[in-house]
Amino acid sequence: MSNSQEHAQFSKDLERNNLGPLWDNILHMVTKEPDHDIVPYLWKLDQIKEYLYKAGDILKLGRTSERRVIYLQNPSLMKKGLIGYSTYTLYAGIQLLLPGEVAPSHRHSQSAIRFVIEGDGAYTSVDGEKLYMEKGDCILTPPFCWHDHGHEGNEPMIWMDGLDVGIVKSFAGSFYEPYANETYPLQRPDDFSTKQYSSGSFRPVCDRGLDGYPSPQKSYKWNQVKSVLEQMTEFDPDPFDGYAVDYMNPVTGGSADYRIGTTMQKLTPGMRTKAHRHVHSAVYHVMEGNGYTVIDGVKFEWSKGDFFILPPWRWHEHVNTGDKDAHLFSFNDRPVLQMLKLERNESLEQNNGRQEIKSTFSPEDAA
Ligand code: 1HN
Repeated sequence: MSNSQEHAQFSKDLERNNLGPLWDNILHMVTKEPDHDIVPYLWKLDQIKEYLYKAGDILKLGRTSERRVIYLQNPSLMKKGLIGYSTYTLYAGIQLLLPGEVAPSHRHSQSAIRFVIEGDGAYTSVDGEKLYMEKGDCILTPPFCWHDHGHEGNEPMIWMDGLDVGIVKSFAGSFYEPYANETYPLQRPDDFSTKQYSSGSFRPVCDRGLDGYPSPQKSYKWNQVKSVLEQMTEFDPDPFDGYAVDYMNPVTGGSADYRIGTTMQKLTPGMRTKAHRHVHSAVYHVMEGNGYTVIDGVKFEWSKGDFFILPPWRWHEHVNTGDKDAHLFSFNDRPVLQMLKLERNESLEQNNGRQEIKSTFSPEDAA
């Protein structure tokens, strides 16, 4: 038997016994740099809304269909059977709640954040505290907190949900429990914690004993983040992110949700950031504005309402081509990468930090 035949036979013998030769496969496990098949992708809100309204006609909410949500499926991960994955760690979905509806109470070990896109008069109740949702608000549903949604207004309500589905699934850590009744009993006045914490500078003395897990503040109001970003505009922007803030847990000073990072960034008219890349991945929502993001040489043109995926370790820079401020909300897996000491950043040195644009994204080409 030749030496290579002997090797092949040896590998087969190992495989039959559920064993493997590291010398052949180490580079599958340990790559020089992040190596993955998560594609960047962009969706239009109007298209998703059409499907949501159709779902509104045909789907009644109740215990067998608790939420009316259309999720953003990364096409490359669908090929691997990873249902509901925008990236390997993050799930994103767009939820519709109609006037008078209730999305029944449940809890689970996944963390959730919500970003309000349209409508008012709806609330999310988190552990018995109603948090009223207004456009641009970011609301937390920390792991294993009871939550239901209700709608007391007159217009359809639409928001984006962000969950750490892939993170929880990769650790096989998923638990879920429906509440016995449609809604969890109210424990506190409406927006009790929001009103006490949302100045961002003060905390109530009765909470002095809290360790901050989860964040006692569950709702982050649009007018607060907007006004901070307005004040920052007096100074120089961050070269890579423009004027940008992370939503913060007021007790720990860390990320508002301890597993899902949340960021709001403002790009002033004509602003063009420099390219960088980082290990954390993100899902973006264009709250307002027009422009594009270059991701590894591909131009992703966006306007108000769009959603796009930024995969791990891809060069990216943002450009505002409109004549108004652009506001980009995004959520990410950065807090987990930081806990695991896996986060890294690199800035593009060539061409003054600007990528060469090689093509423009269209969903037809990407399919
Ligand atoms: C969930 O509980 C909600 O409470 C939304 O509104 C989306 C996606 C996956 C798993 C649980 C909600 C979800 C979810």
